[in-house]
Amino acid sequence: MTDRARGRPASAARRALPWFLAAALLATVGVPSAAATMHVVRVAPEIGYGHPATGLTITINMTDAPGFLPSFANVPEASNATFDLVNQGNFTHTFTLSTVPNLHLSSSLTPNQLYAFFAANGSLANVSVAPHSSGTATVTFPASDALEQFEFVSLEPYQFQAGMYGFVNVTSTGPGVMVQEGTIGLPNVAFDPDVLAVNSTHYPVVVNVLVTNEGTTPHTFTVVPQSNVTLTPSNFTAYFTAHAPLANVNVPASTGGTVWANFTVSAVGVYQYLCEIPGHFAAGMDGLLYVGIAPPPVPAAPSTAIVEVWVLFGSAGLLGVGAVLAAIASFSGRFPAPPKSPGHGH
Ligand SMILES: [Cu+2]
Repeated sequence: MTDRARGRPASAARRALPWFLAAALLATVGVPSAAATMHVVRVAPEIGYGHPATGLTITINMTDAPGFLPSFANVPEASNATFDLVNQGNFTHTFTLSTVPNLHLSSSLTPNQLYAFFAANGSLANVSVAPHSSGTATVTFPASDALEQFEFVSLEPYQFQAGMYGFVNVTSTGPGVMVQEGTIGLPNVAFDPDVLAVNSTHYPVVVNVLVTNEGTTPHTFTVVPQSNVTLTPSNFTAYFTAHAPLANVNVPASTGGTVWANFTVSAVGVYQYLCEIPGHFAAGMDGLLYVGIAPPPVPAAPSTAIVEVWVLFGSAGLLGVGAVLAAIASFSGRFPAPPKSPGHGH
């Protein structure tokens, strides 16, 4: 064998090698990018609620101020709420609950106009309570009432006009926010989801967020009080010194530990929330609460394929080029150029 003949197969492999390397490299770029798309899926669930789903009893006192005390109640969707009505005064009062969601009755209505409104629209409850006695109203709030608000009034003449009214806020059974931690702690802390939505058409709106710790590290759920303000890990401490948070709760440092953040949002906007524990925000522990604004659309579900299709085609193409070059090289090696001087053998 000549040196030339021995060199040829090595040369073919060497010529094809860069193409195989390029194909392998393209594949390794493609796999992580395909995997990364699985982590950018955003969900925007509605907000959780702060009461048991069944057997909810709410005591509402009636006074001669005249007024309801308290003048608001939070009730979860898809629940029965029992209102215990305690008349503490010397006058008769009614608890009359509107059927029309998100409607504030004008206090300029006359008693007759108020009667006419309830005559036309009906009521979810209408209980008259004599002085120093009590009554009960049980109302079912279906899931379709989630995040809606219903007004209750006293129909006794001029009590509503003097301020005897209140509101039932129907909250959602959404799961709220989970606090996630990786096994190695800090680099993996995150809120899940990092996008929340309150689909309210009525302000102010009461927002109740259940925050659950999936790990064992202390966290806070802290909401920026101004809409469309985006804080950074380097300025949030100074910002909160100047602006009290809308909500700021400590999440219990135990797996499954929960805390409610109950706060009132007065206007449409996007409100950032973050964890104040040093280092956590910088590690990515923040999110956005969309109130009355549709959150960004959820991207289409990512492919579950490990490698994206174009990567497979690209790799196959490069491998093909490599194979063709290798074949040409070995093919040409099999037919060496004819010897310059014929017929000399030993
Ligand atoms: Cu944290």
